[in-house]
Amino acid sequence: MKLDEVVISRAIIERYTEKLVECLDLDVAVAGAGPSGLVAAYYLAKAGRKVAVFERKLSVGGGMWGGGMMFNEIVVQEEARPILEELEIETRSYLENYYTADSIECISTLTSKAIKAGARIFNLISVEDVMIRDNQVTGLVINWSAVDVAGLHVDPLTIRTRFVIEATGHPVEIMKVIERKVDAKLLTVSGRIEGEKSMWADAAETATLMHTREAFPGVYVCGMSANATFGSYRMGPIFGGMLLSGKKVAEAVNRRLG
Ligand code: 48F
Repeated sequence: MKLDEVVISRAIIERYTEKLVECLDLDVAVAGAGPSGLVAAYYLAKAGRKVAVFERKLSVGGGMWGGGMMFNEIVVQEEARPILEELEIETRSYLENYYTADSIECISTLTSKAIKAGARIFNLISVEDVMIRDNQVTGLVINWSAVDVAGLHVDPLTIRTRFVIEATGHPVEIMKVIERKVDAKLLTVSGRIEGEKSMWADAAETATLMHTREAFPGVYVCGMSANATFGSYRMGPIFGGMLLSGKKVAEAVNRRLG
């Protein structure tokens, strides 16, 4: 049978549109498809929640692909290993409490498991703003990343959601928009973004979990954006905190959804 280019085009446009329209009204919208955002999406989808992830770049995975300084291995500690086991990602013991995993296997498997659990992942879409009602975030304002890169004057579209998970990592973009545009204090000590501090892996890993919580009504922070929001250290290529943070935020949001 001959192939028709127009049928191919129509199939792509129709199927993509179906997916996007389905996601106009969500239980949870995740901004950023790094390790913490993907883990959060996986557990929420597994719990039966309607969840979608919006990722600015062509590839998902954020800072995990490159391991440490482009050596594509990551380190996780004992506490986080059950998450990798559940995902069927192989870990190798290095020293007591230190395990290594192939960063490519981690991201590709995690992404696949999240999608198979029911999460929708949209790449090439940037979150540029939030929707607000009565001092509560009720949606994400999205646009093609290409519009942003080209500096085109094109209005965005909006996704309604019961909760947002801010997983944009070091730049903590969603909280920055809220801080800049919403006339209200964040749920931090100063009421503003406290800012990320320099490297201290041990303190940062503990702090990541402690700071994984609601940072503005309707918005939970996880991963590096939790540390940037609540003012803690960076940890470099140890990823246990990112994985545990993604799981913790999923559990917290799942409880809130009732
Ligand atoms: O940076 P990223 O991997 O965040 P994470 O899950 O993990 C941090 C670690 O990778 C590492 C570390 C810990 O060991 O220090 O850096 O906290 O992933 C964040 C993702 O969010 C996307 C960005 O492209 C990346 O893939 N992102 C950032 N801003 C936006 C966004 C935005 N406004 N809209 C959509 N995606």
